[in-house]
Amino acid sequence: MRIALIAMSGVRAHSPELTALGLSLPGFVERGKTIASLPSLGLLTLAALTDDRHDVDYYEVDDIAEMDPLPECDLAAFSTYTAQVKECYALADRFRAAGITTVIGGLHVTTMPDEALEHCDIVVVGEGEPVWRRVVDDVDSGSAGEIYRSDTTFDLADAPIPRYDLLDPERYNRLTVQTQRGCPWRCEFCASSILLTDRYKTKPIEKVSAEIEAMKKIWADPFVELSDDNSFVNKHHARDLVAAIGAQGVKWFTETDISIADDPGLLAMMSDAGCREILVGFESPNAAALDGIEMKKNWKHQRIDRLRAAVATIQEHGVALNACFVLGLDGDGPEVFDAVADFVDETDPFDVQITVLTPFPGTPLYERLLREDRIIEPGAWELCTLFDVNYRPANMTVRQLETGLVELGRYIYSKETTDRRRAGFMRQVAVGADPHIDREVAT
Ligand code: B12
Repeated sequence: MRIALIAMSGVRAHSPELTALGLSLPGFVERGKTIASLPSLGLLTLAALTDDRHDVDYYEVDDIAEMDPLPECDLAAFSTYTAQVKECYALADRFRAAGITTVIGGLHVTTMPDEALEHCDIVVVGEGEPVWRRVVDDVDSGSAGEIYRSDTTFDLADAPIPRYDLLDPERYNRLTVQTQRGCPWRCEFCASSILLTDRYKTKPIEKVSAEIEAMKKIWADPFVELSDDNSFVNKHHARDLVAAIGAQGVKWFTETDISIADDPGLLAMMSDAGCREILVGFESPNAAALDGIEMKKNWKHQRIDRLRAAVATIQEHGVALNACFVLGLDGDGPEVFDAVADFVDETDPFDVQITVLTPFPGTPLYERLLREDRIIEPGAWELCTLFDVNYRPANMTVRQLETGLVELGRYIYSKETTDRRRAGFMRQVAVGADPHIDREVAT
C-alpha cells in the first residue's frame, strides 16, 4: 500500500486584535517563528513502525486548500490537535470522497472518537504505537474496524526511532525528541499527553541518545526540543537524562515544573549540557488563582511563595526561562494583567508566554465549565488556540479577558520591555557564575 502521513501543521489564533498584535511585536513574532515549524513526531514514529513493504510519504498541511490535487495513496493517516481538527475533518472528507481509506489519531480524536468517525473510516484512541501495525494490516486485508484503542501498558522501551530521515531539515529550526509521556501531577486544564495515558512513563535513556543520533544524521548540529510535558519530575532520572543529552553535544529546550529551582546541582548540569531554555508553567502570580489548579495535592498553590526566587535561581545558572501565565483563571480578576506585568518586570524571565484558559475536550476543566454552563460555543474547537476566549470567566467579563490579553501582550512583547527583560537575564547570568557570562542564548 501507499500510505500518506498527513500532519495538520502551523499555529492558529482567530482574534483579529491578537493577529494584528502578533504581526507587529518582535518578541511575539520571534517566538511564533521558532515554534511554528515543528514536525509531527507522532507520525514520524508511526512511519518507523510501518512495514517496509508499504510506501510512506510524509506531508505537513497548514492550508488544506493547497493539498490539491490529493496525493495518490491507499491510506491517508492524519494527526491533529483540537484547534485544527475541523480543517482535518474537511480534508479527510475529500480523501473519503475520492475513495481513499482515512484514519485519524491524536489528542483530540482520542477524546471525541464518535465525532471523528463522521469524517473518517478509522479512529485511533490513545497512543499510536500499540495499534498502528494492526490498523495497517487490517486496512491492507480489507478487514479494518472503526475504533482501535491502545491500552495504557505500552512501554516506551518499545518505541521505535522516529523516521527523521523523512524530513527536509532545511524546513525546521528545531526537531523534537520525546523522553517521557504523561505526568504524575493533574492540572485541571492540562490537555497534553496525559489525555493519551494515565501512566507517567519514561523512555530508556539509551533510546533517547539513539534518537538524537538519528536526528544528527539528517542535521549535524540540531537544536533539540524535548516534547515532554514535564521532563524533570524524577530528579534521579533527570540527572542521567541530562548527562546523556550533554554527551550528544546539542543545544536543547524543554518543559518542566517549578521544582527544578529546588535543585541547583541539576540546573548547573543542564547548563553545562547545552540546555538553553526551559518552559515552566507559573500560571498566575496570585495565590487564589493557583488554589485547586493541581488536583492531586494542590501542589502549585503550595509553592506560591517561591515563584519569584525561582526565576533568579534558574537564570543564574545560565538557563533562560520562559515563564508561562494562564489568564482568566477562576481565582483571578482583572487585576491579574497588572500583576503579571509586575511579576515579569520584577523577575526578568528571558521569555514570557501569556495564554488564556482554554477548555480542551477531555480535560476536567472542560467537563466542569460545561456543567456550569460557562462554555460560550460548545464544539467551537477552532477556538482552542490558547489565545481565543470561549468560556465565561468567573471574575471578569469575556471582553475584559480579551482586551487584557492584548494589552498585556502589547506591553510584554514590546521591544522596550523585551530588551529590558533580556538585560535583566544577562545580569542574573553574570551573578550566577563567571563562565556563563558570555553564554550565547538560542531561542
Ligand atoms: C510539537 C507541538 C506542536 C507542533 C505540532 C507539530 C505536529 N503537527 O504535530 C506545532 C508547533 C505545529 C504545534 C502547533 C499547535 N499546538 Co502544539 N504542541 C506541541 C508539543 C510541544 C509537543 C507535541 C508532541 O510532539 N508530542 C509527542 C507525540 C509523539 O505525541 P502525539 O502527537 O500526541 O502522538 C501520539 C498519539 O497522539 C498518537 N497519534 C497522533 N497522531 C496520530 C495519527 C494516527 C493516524 C495515529 C494512528 C496515531 C496518532 O500516536 C502518537 C504516538 O503515541 C505539545 C506540548 C507537549 N509538551 O506535548 C503542544 C500541544 C500539542 N500543542 C497544543 C496547541 C494548543 C497547539 C496550537 C493550537 C497552538 C496555536 N495557537 O496554534 C497549534 C495547533 C496545531 C494543530 N495541528 O491543531 C496543545 C494541544 C492541546 C490539544 N488537546 O489540542 C499542546 C498539548 C500544548 C498545550 N499547551 O496544551 N504544536
